[in-house]
Amino acid sequence: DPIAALSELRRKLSPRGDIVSAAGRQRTIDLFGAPLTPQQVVEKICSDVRAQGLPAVLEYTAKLDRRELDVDTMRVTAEELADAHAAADEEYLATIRRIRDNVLEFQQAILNQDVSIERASGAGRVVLGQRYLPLRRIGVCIPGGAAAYPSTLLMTAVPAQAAGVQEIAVIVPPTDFGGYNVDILAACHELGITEVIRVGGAQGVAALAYGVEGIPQVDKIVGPGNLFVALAKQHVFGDVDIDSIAGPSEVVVLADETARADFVASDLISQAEHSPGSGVMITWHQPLMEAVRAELIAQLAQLERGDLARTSLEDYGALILARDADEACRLSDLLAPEHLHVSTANPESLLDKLQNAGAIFLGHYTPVAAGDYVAGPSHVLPTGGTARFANGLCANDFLKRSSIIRYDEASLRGDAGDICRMADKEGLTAHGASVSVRVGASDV
Ligand code: HSO
Ligand code: ZN
Repeated sequence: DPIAALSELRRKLSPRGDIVSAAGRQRTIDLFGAPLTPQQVVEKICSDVRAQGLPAVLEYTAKLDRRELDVDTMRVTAEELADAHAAADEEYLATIRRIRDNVLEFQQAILNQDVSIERASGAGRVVLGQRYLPLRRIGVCIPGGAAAYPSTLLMTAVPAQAAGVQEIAVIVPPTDFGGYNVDILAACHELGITEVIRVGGAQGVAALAYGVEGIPQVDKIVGPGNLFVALAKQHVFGDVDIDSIAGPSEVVVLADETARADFVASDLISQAEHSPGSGVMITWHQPLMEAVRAELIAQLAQLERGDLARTSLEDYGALILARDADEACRLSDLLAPEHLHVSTANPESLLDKLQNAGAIFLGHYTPVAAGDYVAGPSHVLPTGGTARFANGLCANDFLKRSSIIRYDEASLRGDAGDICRMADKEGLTAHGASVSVRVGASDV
């Protein structure tokens, strides 16, 4: 039963799924001499950082990341950034620049524009508008646990730059895949990012959210991370804005008889290798099922991260046979995947039937990796079924808006009756008086 299978998969893949163990019990961590849930650990870290500032950040870094840092060594120096850049190979830097240009071009093209309209009111006019300004200062979390992800730096910081954000603070755990990784540091330098701080986890998020010595408070925190980063972002939301709570990477491939089994298998594996990651094929062409199954086995045997991807696919993978394209689209919408790859002869024709997906990849020659790395839309996308209502990160997420309202005497006279009637209904007579004092009680 495909619906039951997909619902079960969706439950397992929720962004906070790893809070609960396989046995269904809440996980606990013994960090302070007593078993605490991950939420309790994160609350403790956040409140300690809020109350004590930098010393708490450094203590947690020593305890959790096993790095003794101080206010100076936690900050990557301008010299370290420049050295990493100078040592990087020219092809890598050229790739970073090309990606940066692609992302900038796309993100600038989609930027919200200010709006101004006029409406007649009485004998006058009301001017109504909306103005966008960039956030002043943001924080970007770059993961550094299991692998180095310079692409995530590009896919978060460059949209912010496209929006015109002036201050970007990058936090990255003090690991070889993080704050000591030359590829990350070189990419930061290439993007003109000067504030790179070796701090990760909940303590890093809390530092950005509340501000501590050496890390001034930001307005918004974006970027993925492990469970502790995710829970900490959720915890500090309200004191600052956040993008979303990221869960494991996912792809659904919708495939017809024109899809090639080797292509489809490679797409499923490529998200599964994120480990955890999920790959689901939905097809209405029976022979493709067996061919993809065989390809998966063959390709997994060849790949460096084949074992990790195999485990992911065993836990979070599925090959599903639908009756037809319509049913396949309904099943995909039920899952609401982060990435949806429409691997059919005429993918555009299915777009109208698909409602829920963070990013949609059309055609046999658009692997998700193209979007992960170079295309232009951010690869920070809604996971865990949140594509039902949430959006991928983009430059507009770094804008705030103010509405703008202007009346003149004649237009205020025009709307005075309605304003005063509403004020009366609510018993807020001073509201009404602020109008009648301007236009005279007789006109109200
Ligand atoms: N597919 C990931 C992003 C990523 N892929 C980073 C490669 N590097 C987000 O869903
Ligand atoms: Zn990926």
